Amino acid sequence: MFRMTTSALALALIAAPAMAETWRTWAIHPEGYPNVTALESFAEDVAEATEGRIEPQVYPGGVLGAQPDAIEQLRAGAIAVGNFNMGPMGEIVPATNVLSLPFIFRDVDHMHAAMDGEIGQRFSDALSEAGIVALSWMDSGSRSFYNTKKPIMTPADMDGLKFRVMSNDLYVQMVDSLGGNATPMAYGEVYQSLKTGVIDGAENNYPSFESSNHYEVAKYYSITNHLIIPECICVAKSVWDETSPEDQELVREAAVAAALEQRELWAERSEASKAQVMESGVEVNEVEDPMAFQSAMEPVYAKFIEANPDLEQLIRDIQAVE
Ligand code: GTR
Repeated sequence: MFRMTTSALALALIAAPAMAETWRTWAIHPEGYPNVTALESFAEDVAEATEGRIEPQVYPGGVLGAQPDAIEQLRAGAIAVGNFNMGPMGEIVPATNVLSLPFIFRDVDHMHAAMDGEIGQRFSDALSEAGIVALSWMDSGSRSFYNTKKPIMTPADMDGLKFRVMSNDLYVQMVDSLGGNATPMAYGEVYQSLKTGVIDGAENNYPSFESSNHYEVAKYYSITNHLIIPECICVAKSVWDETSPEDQELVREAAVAAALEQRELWAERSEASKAQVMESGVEVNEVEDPMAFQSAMEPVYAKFIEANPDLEQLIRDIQAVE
């Protein structure tokens, strides 16, 4: 029987050290955006904690693809990690559509209270069934409408205006129910489309409105706060299942720490972005009656519950979170 001598064994071990795994990490936002800074901390922490067994490499600016495409790449294992918004996730994991119902959360604290608890776990379970492991939840503030034409005071002001929405039919219904026209479009195409008049407006939080430079062309930002959508640090399940339980634990800890860092950076950036937007001459207005926007969403809820009766309880449970 073949036996390795001790020195041959030692040589074999030196020749074949444990392979470092590079984890391609997707991010839509540019360098310096809170989510990207937090992902970079995550990458550093993971490499250090696993002693180089896992090395996440962050690709900011959506260079690995637009969001719906990147989600598919994650499910195929071509991208290992990403910071995803739950909006475009709805087309793949229907339960996450609940998070895209306008005004589902009263405010950001309500969103955190739900997502950091048992309800967040229900979304994680649904994602996992689709091949996506959610490790922690980031903040993305609340979204409001902006456009190149005029302040929106009432839903009637949206009449005839064309708004870009993220890829999810719920947002098309949302804008339609308010009286505007919706066009799903990749985030990276919005700036040019605003500039050339292909669209009149879009909707987002202050940091995205600012970092994308949309505020340079859309001079009216109207505070509707219609969507509060959580974002995850998510890993491909195929990659996760090949990771040792010890390393899974280290990666999870790093993701939780990164999300906490993101939330702090987010609060600072939101203030800074708001100030920058206002200084640039954007007219920011409160809407006349926020309830008018909220009640216009009744048909959207009714249609959603009719099509997804199994998700009604989840909606009620979220609404019941203190
Ligand atoms: C941002 C979000 C991105 C992307 C973008 C968009 O607020 O962080 O993930 O969803 O909005 O509007 O496409």
